[in-house]
Amino acid sequence: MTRVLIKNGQVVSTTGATSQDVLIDGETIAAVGAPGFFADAEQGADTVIDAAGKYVIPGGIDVHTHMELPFGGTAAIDTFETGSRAAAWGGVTTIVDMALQRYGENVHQGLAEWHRKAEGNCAIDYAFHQIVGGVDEESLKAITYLTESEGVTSFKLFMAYPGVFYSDDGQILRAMQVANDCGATIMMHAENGIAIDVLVQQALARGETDPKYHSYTRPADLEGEATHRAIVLSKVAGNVPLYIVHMSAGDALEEVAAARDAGRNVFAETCPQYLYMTLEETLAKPGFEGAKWVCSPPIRSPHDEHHHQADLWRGLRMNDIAIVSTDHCPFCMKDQKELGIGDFSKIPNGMGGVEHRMELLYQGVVNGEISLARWVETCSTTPARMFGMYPKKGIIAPGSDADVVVWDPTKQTHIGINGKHHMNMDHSSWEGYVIDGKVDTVLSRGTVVIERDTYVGRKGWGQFVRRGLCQYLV
Ligand code: DUC
Ligand code: ZN
Ligand code: ZN
Repeated sequence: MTRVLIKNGQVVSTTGATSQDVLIDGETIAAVGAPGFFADAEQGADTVIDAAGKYVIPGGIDVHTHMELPFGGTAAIDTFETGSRAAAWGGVTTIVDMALQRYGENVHQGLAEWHRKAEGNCAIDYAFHQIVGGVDEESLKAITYLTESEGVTSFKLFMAYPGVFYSDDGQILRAMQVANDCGATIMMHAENGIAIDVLVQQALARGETDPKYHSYTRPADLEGEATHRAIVLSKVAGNVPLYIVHMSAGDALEEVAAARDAGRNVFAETCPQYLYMTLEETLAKPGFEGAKWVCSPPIRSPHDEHHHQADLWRGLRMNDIAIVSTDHCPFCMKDQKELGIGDFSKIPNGMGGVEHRMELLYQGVVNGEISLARWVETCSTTPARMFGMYPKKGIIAPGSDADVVVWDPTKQTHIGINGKHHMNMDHSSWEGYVIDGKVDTVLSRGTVVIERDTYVGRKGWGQFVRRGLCQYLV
């Protein structure tokens, strides 16, 4: 078995950073010890990584990606091969992607299709949530089966996108009841899609067709309202674990914070685009360029009633937002986003970012928004615990998978298609960002996959992770 020693680094966990050496045997962490403790083992090690002046963190876990998702008249442009490789470049060692079922489709077939797409293609480990876009007798039964037998224990429902993925309140309640009985987690896209569709039709009738109207027709109030409704329904269903995905609005955060104060199993994630970007600097750019940033929920304005960005950072500090994911759903401008020229409602919704989450959130540490420990917690440890993968994933400890990132805080990352960009898109949503900190080395189950700015992994190395239940329930 291959032995790797990572020495002289600062190992970061949810309680902070300590000087420790890490010994890896095969695919798992064998031991963590005081600096120099494994000096005798150094001779026998196949690889010695000197992490002096660097952080050693558990590999990033991105629990919200959409590789190859058919959506908006096209499909997300990253395959599992390109997307998982880009993730590895960014210090991510596990992705949890969303398998798809829509009206009239069979959940088991949808999941099988996702296994087919991913198997043999991933550079890093992967797991699945299941989108249930058509709640009916058959899909309700499948929720229990997938939870108990397939290692797929979380199900995404949509209050948005009528006619595409949308579930009404009755369907949501029934799915929540079933999930509550078998211990599954319900993930919710919380935007009031029925009301949004009215605003979209009215805007188009007024000739408002530019990308920025995507944001104006999806007001924060309608995210807050849907979040509230989802929380009420989860209570009626018996306090089923409810996880609000891609939260963008202070209005929604208030609802989650209140539910959590009341001791409820309600959790939330946000994404880097909502923490850093403003409507004015993205969607409202002249011409059609704003289409690059069309995603749902939309990027918001700092001139709303709530200062959403400040609220979201505070939510992250207070643990009302538990996780940062990316909602990686990349589309090229050419032939994809361009479908919406002259009609913003036809722009495929989604942004690519799986490669940049770790560095963008590390910038939050540098900026004083979150602590080093909270960075690791929100990007790795909590994702593992929230979705039943801990302590296999999300921690540097004996027996855990040796998914480890060596992070160089002295270097910078230049983001953009001509710099660091390995996603399959013809543009970067983060073009021009210069971020403090940089991935140095990435190990996936004990094997080095990124080393000195080179990808040394291989397609098919990544394995499917069967997940257990949420590990946070009250
Ligand atoms: N939002 C997006 O922007 N893209 C994919 C699906 C979603 O909910
Ligand atoms: Zn969504
Ligand atoms: Zn999504």
